[in-house]
Amino acid sequence: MSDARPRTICVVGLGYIGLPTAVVLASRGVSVVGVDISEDVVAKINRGQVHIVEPDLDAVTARAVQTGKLRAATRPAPADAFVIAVPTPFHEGRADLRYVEAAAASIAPVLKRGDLVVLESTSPPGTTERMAAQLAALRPDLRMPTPQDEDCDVHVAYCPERVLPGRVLVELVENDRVIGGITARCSARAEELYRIFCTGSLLRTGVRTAEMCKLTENSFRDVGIAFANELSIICDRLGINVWELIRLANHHPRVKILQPGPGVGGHCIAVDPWFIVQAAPQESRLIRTAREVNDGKPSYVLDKIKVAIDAARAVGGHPKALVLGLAFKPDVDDFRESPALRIAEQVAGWDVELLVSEPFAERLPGDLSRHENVRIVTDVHEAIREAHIVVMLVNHRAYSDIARADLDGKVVIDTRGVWS
Ligand code: SAJ
Repeated sequence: MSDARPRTICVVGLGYIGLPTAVVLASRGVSVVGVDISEDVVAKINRGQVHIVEPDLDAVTARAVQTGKLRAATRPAPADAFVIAVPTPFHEGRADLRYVEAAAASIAPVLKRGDLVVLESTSPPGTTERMAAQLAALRPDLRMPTPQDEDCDVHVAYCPERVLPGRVLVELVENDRVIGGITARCSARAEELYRIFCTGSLLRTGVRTAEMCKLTENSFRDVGIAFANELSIICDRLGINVWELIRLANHHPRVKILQPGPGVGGHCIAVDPWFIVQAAPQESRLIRTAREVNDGKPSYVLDKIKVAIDAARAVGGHPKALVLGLAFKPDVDDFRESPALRIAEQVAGWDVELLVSEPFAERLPGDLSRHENVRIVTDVHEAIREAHIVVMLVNHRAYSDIARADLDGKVVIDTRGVWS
């Protein structure tokens, strides 16, 4: 083991990224203090329990706490290295960096000579250098790095997480990582940290390139999905089956079109491209348009549902619509920024009886519970028999036994191409 490898690490922010990172480090024998501002989260983790759903995370967390390698606290403790993994939400056209600033302020009093600070939160280019400047202002006794000056007492780097929800514990270990130090020595120090648990390649670069890399990856995917979503609308207009079209086009050796859907959700792909638009508004025309195309898709789906409901009512019926899935994507329990949930909430406000199926929810999430015309169903086959209109929003594995024949006589709006 290299001497530079940190033996104690403080992970600030115990959410979808911070907690798995803390437990994986602890499972490799590092003494980890996980920090969160929520006393409930801290108490729960110290009991060996978790507050988020992610395969295997509960068992690995319980073990990390039992072995004494992981403890949670509401304040940072002295450590060899600090990993900051706090949210960076997007509000009113700007990245809200208050949590990063608060995290930096919270570690400043315990920083000492020789420490390493790594920011993992998705951030606009320049954020890590600003964080180093903030630390320098709070601790004038410690020299922080600048790109022009290798000499420093504390090393500072940016290293974005790139794990896919639902596969976090696997991807955290196996994915390649981009590491951008403020100086080359900062990158080398951060590489020692990730070497503890990463089996993927550790790719060193400059700090701004690393920040931009994360935004670029998610924008690339967003632009790809926007292409598929736009294609689906064009194909509707032209009477062409978009799913068959994409399947055929993807036989070309250099074509790989993504899948259309009801819109793009989650807290990453639907958000991160805006950080680029914020940083270079004039130059980000394609990235901005892709965001607008994807954000417009739920309205397009809603228009189709409205037409189906109006048609059912026109023939004298009192329509019942069933929506399948509310999560932001298949097989996760996460409803944040979910286009499916947004669509269901809109339909709930209409004069229709709405049946809602969501294998990952015991009760109606979001605004849905406020509506008397909405009911959550557990037996999806029974609900299909009852409904006039069936809207596939999230192709959870739990729906894989619904056959096309089960839908005979129903109006089907299939946003995921499951039965098309
Ligand atoms: N979606 C489509 N069509 C597709 C693929 C996805 O409509 O062909 C939709 C999904 O239904 C969902 C949204 O896009 O609503 C985003 O889902 P996703 O699976 O593409 O991505 P996330 O948000 O779960 O995770 C992404 C990943 N980034 C990339 O694949 C470039 C992940 O690696 C990142 O770590 C994560 O963002 C993050 O934290 O930034």
